[in-house]
Amino acid sequence: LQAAFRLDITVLLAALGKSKESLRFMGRRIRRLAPQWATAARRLEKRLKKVARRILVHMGFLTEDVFSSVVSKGGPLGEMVQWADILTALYVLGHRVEVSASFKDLQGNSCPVTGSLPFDLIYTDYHGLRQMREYMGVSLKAHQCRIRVIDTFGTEPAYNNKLYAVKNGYRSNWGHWNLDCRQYMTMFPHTPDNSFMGFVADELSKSEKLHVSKNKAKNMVVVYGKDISMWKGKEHLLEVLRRHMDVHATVYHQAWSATVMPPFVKNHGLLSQKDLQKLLKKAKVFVGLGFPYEGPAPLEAVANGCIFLQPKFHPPHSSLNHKFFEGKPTSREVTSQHPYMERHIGKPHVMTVNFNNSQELEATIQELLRTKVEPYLPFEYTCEGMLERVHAYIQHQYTLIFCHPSVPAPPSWPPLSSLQALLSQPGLSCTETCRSIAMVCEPTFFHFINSKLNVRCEMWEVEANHIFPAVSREQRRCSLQKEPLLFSCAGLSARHRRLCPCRDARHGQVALCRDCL
Ligand code: U2F
Repeated sequence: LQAAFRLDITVLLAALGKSKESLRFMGRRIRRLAPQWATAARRLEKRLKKVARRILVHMGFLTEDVFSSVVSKGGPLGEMVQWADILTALYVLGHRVEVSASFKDLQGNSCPVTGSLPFDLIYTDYHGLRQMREYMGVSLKAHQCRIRVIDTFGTEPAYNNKLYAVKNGYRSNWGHWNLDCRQYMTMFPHTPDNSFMGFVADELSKSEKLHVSKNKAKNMVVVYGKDISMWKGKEHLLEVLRRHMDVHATVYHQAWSATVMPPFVKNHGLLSQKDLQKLLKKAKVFVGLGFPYEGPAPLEAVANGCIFLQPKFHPPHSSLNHKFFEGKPTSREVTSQHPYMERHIGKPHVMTVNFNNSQELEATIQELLRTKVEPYLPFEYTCEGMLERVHAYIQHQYTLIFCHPSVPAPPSWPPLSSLQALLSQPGLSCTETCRSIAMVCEPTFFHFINSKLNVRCEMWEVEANHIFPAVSREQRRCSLQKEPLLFSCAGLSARHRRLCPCRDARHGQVALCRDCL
């Protein structure tokens, strides 16, 4: 069945309902962005041929609904932003989408405990996955390949494989589901072991960009921190900022008045998304306080023509040294408040500095006051980019990769023509190694290169280890991977040179290779 693009979102809004504040927030976002989605769909109409799938979207984090009470108080909105966009993308692409935001919805007719599943795909999160196991028991296993887990910070293979994690010190609160790691879909392209779902930000037209550039206030900074707790201990930074700029904030009013805040900060109260975009269009700078990590707001700021000024973390934060990441199934090193902004966008839109070094901070502020930037949004965060990517995943990952993993033949997607195998330096991961030649580690190709190790070796071994395939430092011992679930772009070891499957990428769309569409 061919799927036609849908431009009218009325049916989606009705399916979402308004029973919770979090759902109303999502509804407002869907309505606000509807014209942008429609424009993107029109652009893609001729290019993408789609098969309609039956899709269940079960938002586990909404079932206990701790979020509704904080929607208007500065609590995390990032998850809601992303789910609103996932729902819209699936719906606009023409799939048959069913929405579930409670345990009751899940139990309804939609997910039978026995028998065949009435869905081709299920998008959920870690909470939802637990609920589904509780409810469906062992029959979940049979449908496992159809599940996609929306996972903000990512899950690395060493944490995902239960037996291996327990034996080798990679236990975590969330991991150990033994899924194919490409079934985890992240908010930013963190580790290529996972798929990249993303979300969208407003894309300005040429005339809007011009208008924004003309109407920027010269010396206005908006502080990134809608929760008052994020402002603790930042007095010195605020003092430095106020010497050069007018300081604005968007903190929930009641929380603000209960705390002694510097009188020079102009607080607007927590704004609607629409009003926040307006404020960002006026501001020159958006400044991070170190938390929240990797949220959507800095991308929105840059899309509205701000420069994002953020702290560098030295040493980087990770699950090994930081409370927030503790128990998360990844050892990824977070080098600044927002590594995606730092690495994928960078100067002049993003300036990442050591906030504890007064000289460096001062010099950077001087520099950014002199710098003029245009609103900028990477293609992968536009509606068109997200539709293109989600479409490609649904068409190609569906069953081919996950439901028939016993097929060892060369993968047909991404096409092998995009592969370039590379031996890493000792101590470097494949993620870094491929990045060093402007390519992307592609886990799908591990199978292929594992069977064709093109290196001279004195000794061979085959073992379940997330560092393999690899060769020892002195290149005497070659080690192949025994457990496909442990193929890992993220794995690294000082004693090994990893064999890495790199691939090319489309401009502005790292998730897809050049011939992937
Ligand atoms: C991240 O979640 P947050 O919600 O803290 O991320 P933010 O970047 O602060 O912003 C999320 C949205 O909140 C909106 C803004 C963003 O799209 O437009 N907003 C608003 O509507 N009004 C305002 O006055 C200010 C912002 C991340 F996404 C989560 O996954 C993490 O769990 C969380 C904790 O680190 O951080």
